[in-house]
Amino acid sequence: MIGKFIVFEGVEGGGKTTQIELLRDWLLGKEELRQILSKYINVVITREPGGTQLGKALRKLLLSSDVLAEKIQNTSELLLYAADRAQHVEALIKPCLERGAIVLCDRFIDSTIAYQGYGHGLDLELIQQLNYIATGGLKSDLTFWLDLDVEIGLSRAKNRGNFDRMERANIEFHRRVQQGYQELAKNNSLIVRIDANLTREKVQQQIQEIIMQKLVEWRYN
Ligand code: Z5A
Repeated sequence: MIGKFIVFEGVEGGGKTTQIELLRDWLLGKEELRQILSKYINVVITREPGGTQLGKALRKLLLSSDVLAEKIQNTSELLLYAADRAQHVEALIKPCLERGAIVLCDRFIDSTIAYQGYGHGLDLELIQQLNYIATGGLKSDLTFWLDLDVEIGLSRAKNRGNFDRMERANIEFHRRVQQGYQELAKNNSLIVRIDANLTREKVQQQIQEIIMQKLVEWRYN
């Protein structure tokens, strides 16, 4: 595919949304990048869950505490994230990549491994299979793992005022999620760790440096 698929991952409050927007502005605003970016038609920002209409409805079910009176069971939750992803890949991500866009995506398959696998203890092999069904094998060209202390991330998310259902889960859950990301990064060279404990500007600087190298590498492929 002509486009490139760049994913941002990590525990909550890690600054994914902030960094994705900063990166989009930098890519579109930097004169020196114009030539190297000319093969891409645009930059698209999206997220999981919630990148499509169906995804938005699923996001509400999954994350708003006031929609359902009953608890979503772990396996049902896993399947809902998979449904969101299948729709997202087919209806939005693949068409954008085929047209030649750079797609910046807030969370993808590694979130399911970290949250449902390491966090809730669901079978990792089953999750890999489900991820494969949902994506048809589509992988990111690059994944940034915004790595920061779980406590700092949660306190940032809390200060932001939008404390959703998942974020209320206990701290041990979030530590297991963090361990999931550590394991994923160990075993996948396409996952680049970014120190997200730093200021917004310093975090963005690390991301821009990696993106510069990648854009040069991707120039002819
Ligand atoms: N989930 C799942 O379980 N399984 C799956 O397969 C998928 C998802 C796909 C929703 O994700 C939930 O879905 C998520 C996992 C689960 N769980 N929880 N809980 P989401 O992406 O919608 O929400 P989030 O991951 O919790 O993102 P977030 O809390 O919005 O955080 P963020 O996007 O990484 O950070 P931010 O919004 O850019 O920043 C948070 C605050 O910190 C904000 O006030 C910023 O101004 C501030 N900030 C940002 N950077 C900095 C720095 N560097 N210093 C200081 N303050 C900063």
